[in-house]
Amino acid sequence: MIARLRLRPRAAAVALSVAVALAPFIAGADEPRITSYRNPVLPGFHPDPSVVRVGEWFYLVNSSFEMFPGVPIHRSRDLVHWESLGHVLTRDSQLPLATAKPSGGIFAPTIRYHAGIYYMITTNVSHRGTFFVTAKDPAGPWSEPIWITGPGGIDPSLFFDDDGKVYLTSTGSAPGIYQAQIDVASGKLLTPPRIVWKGTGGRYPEGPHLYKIAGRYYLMISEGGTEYGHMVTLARASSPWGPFEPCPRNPILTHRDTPLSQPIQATGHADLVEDGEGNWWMVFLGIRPQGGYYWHNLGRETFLAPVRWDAQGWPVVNEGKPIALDTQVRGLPVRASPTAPVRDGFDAPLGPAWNFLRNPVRASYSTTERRGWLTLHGTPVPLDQADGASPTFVGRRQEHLRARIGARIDFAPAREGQEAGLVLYRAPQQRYEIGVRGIGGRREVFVRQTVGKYLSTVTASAPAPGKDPLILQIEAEPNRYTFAWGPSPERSDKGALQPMGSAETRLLSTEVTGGFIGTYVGLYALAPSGDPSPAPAAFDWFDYEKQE
Ligand code: 6LW
Repeated sequence: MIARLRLRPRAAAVALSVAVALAPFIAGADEPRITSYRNPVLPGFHPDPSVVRVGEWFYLVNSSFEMFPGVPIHRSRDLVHWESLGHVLTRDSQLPLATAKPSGGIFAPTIRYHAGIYYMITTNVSHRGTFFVTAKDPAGPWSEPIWITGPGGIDPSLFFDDDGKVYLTSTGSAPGIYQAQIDVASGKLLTPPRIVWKGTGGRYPEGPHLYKIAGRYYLMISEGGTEYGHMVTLARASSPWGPFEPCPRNPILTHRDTPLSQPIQATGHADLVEDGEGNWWMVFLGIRPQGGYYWHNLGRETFLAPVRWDAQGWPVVNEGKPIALDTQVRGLPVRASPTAPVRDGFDAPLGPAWNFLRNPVRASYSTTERRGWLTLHGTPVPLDQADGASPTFVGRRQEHLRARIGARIDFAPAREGQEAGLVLYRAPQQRYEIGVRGIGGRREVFVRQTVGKYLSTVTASAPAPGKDPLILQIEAEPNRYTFAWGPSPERSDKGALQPMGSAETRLLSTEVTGGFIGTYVGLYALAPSGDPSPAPAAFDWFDYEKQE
């Protein structure tokens, strides 16, 4: 910078010494910067990202479907390192999920900030439709829902114009992007919703966001569906109502024509953010197919790409190149965020990594009943129940293709049908358990693979006499899960464990199961109906160790 100024030598020397003296006080002046980063920036099930910057913090939300709590929220100061802030929807009154079937519930959210208030708008497709909640602090608490009666559809977004008007942009009941002016105090629409753009002809124009950038209104949407034909398209206008002129380079992002050797596919559903230094970035969802074929089991993940504006005022995403796993770019000063510990020792209430299926039965979970342990009370609600009552299940996302997952379980089933253990859960009828159960008056460890409506079988079992705590373990690799168990030394020690066979990750992939979530790994418990005294299952610890 100084070298480019034409100053007389003395003035230059003074300027230089002032700059050097001030350097520590200028944010980022002498700090290491992001020079490369690895995608996905939020691995595992984190679809439909939306991002906003407020001061030096970025806040990012994702859709969450039938999982509770809903809408995970992360924060970051460099767009690469993200830290969980928990969830936006944490109360049953904000997130009624009893009627949510798999991949029902909460669809794509948008997060925005205006005049000291954060807004998160989304759709509960299983209960009343579109609503928004507000907060003064993105870590919460967030308000009760303000429900919107209007265009129906999904993927709502808010845009606060500088003249004080606020616009709701979303999909509608017929294909196209609908818009209405909205009063955010009441949630009432001030104008009838009307179609402002239909996209470029791809199926399912959706996921819209309206922005005002350098005096123009930009409408960015997705088309082509959330699968391999996914794309991001954009149009602009001089009024928020259009007419919208499509970008001559649409789609501005897609991997629909890249071969499978390109490790990231299905890129779409994007949001834009300016980083406070004048540079722009896009967050979007993508998937990582495995096994050299079209299947992926971790769900849709959150990716990041740099954006530049060309001389005509159109965005260029990642210099027009496909998104790679590693990106070299000059980013913001590095602000690492705390990394989650491998072991949850259950010494405190369950943290934000943990999710339930639909609205949980609180009495089924306790970290205080036996201090330092998570106690689960099984009920007759099975894991394959698709809506209504919630099974005793608490899980976290499988975020890495390679990971070691383990738990120490204290469980002495007294009756046939009592069982508890670890489950890889993808859908009611797509899941793998390694569990402990009572059968024929004895205790055994077993692996059950459920891979469709009509196919569920125990693929391995071993007697586990006595009542001592046991170790259950799953090793995740890109193409398979490998199960093992053992009597309980204090910690999981791979060498000492007995193998219990393997299962294909492919059969838990979206291409097999359908739906919008990703794979979870959870702890569960079951009791037969009418059981007068179901044995509690207590977990001493749970390990999730990424191995990549
Ligand atoms: C979401 C839609 C989409 O609402 O999938 O990828 C739907 N895009 O925009 C569910 O995530």
